[in-house]
Amino acid sequence: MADHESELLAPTPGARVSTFLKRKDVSQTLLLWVFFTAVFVVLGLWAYPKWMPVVLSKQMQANEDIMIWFTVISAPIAGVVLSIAAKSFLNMHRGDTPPEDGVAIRTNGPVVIVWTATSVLFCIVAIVWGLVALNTESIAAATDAPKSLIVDVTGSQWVWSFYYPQQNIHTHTLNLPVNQPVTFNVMSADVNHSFWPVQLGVKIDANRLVTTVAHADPTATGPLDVKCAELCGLYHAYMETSGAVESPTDFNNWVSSIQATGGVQQ
Ligand SMILES: [Cu+2]
Repeated sequence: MADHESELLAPTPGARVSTFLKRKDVSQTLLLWVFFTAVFVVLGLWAYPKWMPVVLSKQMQANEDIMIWFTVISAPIAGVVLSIAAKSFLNMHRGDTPPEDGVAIRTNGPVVIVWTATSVLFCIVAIVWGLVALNTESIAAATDAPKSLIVDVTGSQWVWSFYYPQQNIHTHTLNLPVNQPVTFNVMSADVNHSFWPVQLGVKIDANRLVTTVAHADPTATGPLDVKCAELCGLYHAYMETSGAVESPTDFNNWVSSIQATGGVQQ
């Protein structure tokens, strides 16, 4: 009788699990699982904050938090997949006889219960997290509306144009004062575009004949990249401009300099 068969016939589930864990291939896979899980946790906690765009708003901070914590939460699961794949790959050239299959896990009650409950739990965390983030954002947008700086954004093949109605200026760069909420009224003059001021963590459709509204709370000063995130024709990839979140004084000086040249940025 082969080892794995005696293991299947072991009298108690505890003994069966302990025999299973003592198998060399299983313990090595477990070690790999710990390794890959650690890699993803480090990736989430240490590398993402370095790799992601600079955080210049509450919205970008929320995006970064979701990226980091969803990566950390899913690390053990990615670890299972990668450890089994890596173990199979490492054994490929050894000429070992692979261990025979055990009992089919689809009929194993405890295993089915654990994976179903774990998946349900992760889905609930993701859904609740998303709903809370969206709701917080809608409440903030409504509360901030009266004190918001308003920017009308128009996408057209292949440039972004901005109009600040409160200041009555037309610009092609997006400058914003720090610590003042901003409301973007986003439109398109032709095909569908998507307005994406990267460091603000906002991305919203720019459609013809309808205005979409987005909201941001800039919390830090720094340069802004504005891109188009919807394939919109031949020069889509070049449909970008720049800007900055700056101090209120710098912003007012910028506005004044444009007003001095007739309200149109040169
Ligand atoms: Cu585009």
